[in-house]
This record gives sequence, structure tokens and C-alpha cells, in this order.
Amino acid sequence: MKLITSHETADFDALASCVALQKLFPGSVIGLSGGFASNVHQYLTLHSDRFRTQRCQDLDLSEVDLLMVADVRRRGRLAHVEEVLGRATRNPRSVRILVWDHHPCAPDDLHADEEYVQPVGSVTTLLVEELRARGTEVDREEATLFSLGIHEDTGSLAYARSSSRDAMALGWLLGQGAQPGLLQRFLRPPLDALERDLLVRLLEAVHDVPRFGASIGVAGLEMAEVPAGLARVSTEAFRILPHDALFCAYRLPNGKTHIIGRAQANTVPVGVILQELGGGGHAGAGSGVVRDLSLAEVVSRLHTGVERSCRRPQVVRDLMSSPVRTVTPDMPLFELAQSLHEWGRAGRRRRKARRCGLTSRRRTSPARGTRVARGLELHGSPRPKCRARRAAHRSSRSNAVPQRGPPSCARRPEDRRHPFARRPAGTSLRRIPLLG
Ligand SMILES: [Mn+2]
Repeated sequence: MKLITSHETADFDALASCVALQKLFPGSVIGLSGGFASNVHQYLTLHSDRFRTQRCQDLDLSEVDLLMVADVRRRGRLAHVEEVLGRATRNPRSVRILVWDHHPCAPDDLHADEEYVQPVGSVTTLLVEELRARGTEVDREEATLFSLGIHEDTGSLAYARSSSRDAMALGWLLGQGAQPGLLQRFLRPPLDALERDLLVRLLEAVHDVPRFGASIGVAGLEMAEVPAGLARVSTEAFRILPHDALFCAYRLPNGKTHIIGRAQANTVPVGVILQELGGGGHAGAGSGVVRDLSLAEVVSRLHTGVERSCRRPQVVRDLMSSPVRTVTPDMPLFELAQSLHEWGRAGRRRRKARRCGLTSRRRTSPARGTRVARGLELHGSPRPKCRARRAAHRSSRSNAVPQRGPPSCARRPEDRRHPFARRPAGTSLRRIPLLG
């Protein structure tokens, strides 16, 4: 038997890629775990006669000699075909395994005979490209289902992992008669009453991860009953909340905890964090199921995963030095320079009447102090910004100074004795009279 399968809780990308594989391998059977995302379940209720899937537990898996796996290659997410995988490990000749996937590598990846793994937004894209290359006919229903797969996994080409190949596959499918009117109905169906209640509870339960502030949120909920669309409710909460990433843990009455993670592009590696809890996914979206842990333990493990995988955002305090020291405007510069040296600080607040400002060790350095003492404060000739103008300015100054400048000012003996000559009391920094 040729068996096609995908991950548990099949989404549209999983179903579409299985159907596309069945076209490439006529006579094969689609066997899944039996769990579907709510919108896929709704779609199959209407199209079960057109796209037939079976539950693996209803199939005789001992007859499988070719196993084709789409949209997943992690063994942990393929418990429903563990019998076949175990047989392949013990006796590799008894079964061939082929894999089509677009997820990043994980430690428990299958060792397949052939692997077709490409970094595209949706694995359906890879199979649509193959169908197109072989000139296989695709009817309207198939084109619509394949479009649903690509749209769902790429967020209608809005997710960061979307590629031009996904867009080209969608364009080709439209040409084959895909019905865009059905996309909205199945991709973003309205929430039902149970899901709306859950959304309200979820929004109230979200708390910020300490040290990460409002950028990462975690929520843990005990569930008395399970609405169908946990993933949809989590996505909706993520859309409403201001967080860059959101992790929702739902502890079900059967003791399992479902975790769903969502993140903005290039912020939090959701897939990596959920991998540590036995789940998986991409940088922007992932999920997992945890058994044998209380809700508090799951939430604590999520916090630990975030701490380990994310860098805390820098805050203003990281750049500030403390304690803040102030000086009075009438403090002589040489005293300030000495204090700065003692404090080991480069910058200092400078109070001037009612205004506050900053001064620095550089501004009170001996060289500058000498210039101040000599009355050569820069307000007379500001330094030109452009390099060429600076060179011209330097040469004009080097020519002009010998004739123009008072020869005595640089040679005053008290200047040499102490570079920070005390300026007369009552004069401000910008009103130093020329000495000499
Ligand atoms: Mn996928």
C-alpha cells in the first residue's frame, strides 16, 4: 500500500499537499491522524466525496511499503504512523519513506529515503510546481484547495516566509480556475459563541513575560470544554494585542495541554521555543501538545524558553549611569575637570539658571581649557563640517594667524603654569574677554 500522510491536526497546507501527492502517485491512500483544524473540518464536511481521507487507525499499516509524508518530517508529530516508522527503523528495506516539507530542521527529523525540503511559504507550492512541470490537469476544486493551502500557510503572502514561488503558484492556480470567493469563507470564518467566550477569557489571562515587558505575552487557561478553533482564537488574540509574540497554553480536560504560539516577523523564534516542549513550527507560528505537566509548569517552561531564546530588549536604564551628579554653573572648569576625573565619568549635567545641560570631560580637557583661558573660545570661528572646507579653513588659519593673532596671548607665563586659568568672576563661558 502507498500511504500519504501529514501531521496531526491537519491544516489546509497539510490536506492540500496530500491531495496533490495523490495526483502525483495515483492509487495511493491518504491516511491522517483524524484530527483536523476547524476550518479544514468544515471544508471536508462539504467536500468529503471529492477529497477522501481515512484515519490511520482504520487502515492496515502493516501493508504500507511506500510512505509519503507532507508538511512535516518530525517523528514526534507523526504518532499515527509510528508503526510504519518503527518498522522502517528495524528493517529499512520493508518500506520506503519520501518527505516533502518546508519546516526548519529539528533533532527528531525522520531519516527518509528521499527528501524534498525547500524554504517556501507553503509545502503545497512545491507540489503545485511539480504538477505544473509534469503538465498534470488540475480542476477547479483542486485548484481552490491548493490555493487554500498556500494562502493559509503564507497568510495570503503576508507572512515573512512567503516567497515569489508561492505567489507564482497562486497565480497559476487562479488560471486553472481556483475560486477566490471561497478563500475568505474558509480561511477567516467568524468565531462561534464558544470561541468568542474563549477569546474574552484569553485576553484577560494574558500577562507579560517579566524582563520582556509588553513585547512577549503568555496566557494559561484551564478548559472545561474544548472549542474547535483554538488556533484561530489564539491568532485573533495575537491580532488584537500589542505583543510581538504570544504563547497560549490550553489545558484540556483529558490532561493534555495545547500550546499555540504566534509572533511578528523576526522577533521571537516561536518554533525553537516550542520545540523544547515537544512541539514545533516556524519563526512566526508554532504549536505543540504537552502531556504529564500541570498548566503552571507549562507556563513556567514557556517563560524559561523565552528567556533562553530571546534577547531582552535594551531599555534606557541600560545606557544611563547612576547616581546622577550635578554641579553649579559657577563652578570653575578646572574643579569640574578634577571632579569628573575622580568620578570616572565622561559626561555631567550642567545647570544654567533654570535650564539643565550636559558637559563632558572632553569639553573641560586641558587643551580646551587653554583655549578658553586664552579667550579663543570657538564661537568666534566655528569648525566647518565638510572635510574640504575644513582643509581650506585650516590653511587659511595657518596663513592668517601669524599676522593676525596677538603674539603675546599664547606665551603668557601664567597660561603655561596652569592650563585652567581661572576666569574673572561673573563672566559666562561665552563672554570671555580676549586676554593679552
Ligand atoms: Mn505547511
